[in-house]
Amino acid sequence: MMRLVRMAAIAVLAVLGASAAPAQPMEMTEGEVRRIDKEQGKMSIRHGPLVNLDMPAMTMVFVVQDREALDRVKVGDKVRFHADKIGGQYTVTKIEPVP
Ligand SMILES: [Cu+2]
Repeated sequence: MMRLVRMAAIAVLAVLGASAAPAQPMEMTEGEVRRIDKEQGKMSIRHGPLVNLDMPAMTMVFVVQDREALDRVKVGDKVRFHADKIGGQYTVTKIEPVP
């Protein structure tokens, strides 16, 4: 009987562990475009905390994955964006101006 209870407990823990895996929604972070380098495909953004990258607010340069995004925003624009570390480089994967 004890053995059965223990096995049941382990099964429950296994299920809980599986469901605790993060769903990873794409969090968007507020920022402001400080500089755009179309040749290099990079952008400097003053950004709020990037939770998924465990990074506090700062101003830094990002690689921009979608080069066309460099034409959709301009210096001084308030933006919402998502960044990931891709190939060792902090990369903007999604960005949109805040109206
Ligand atoms: Cu940063």
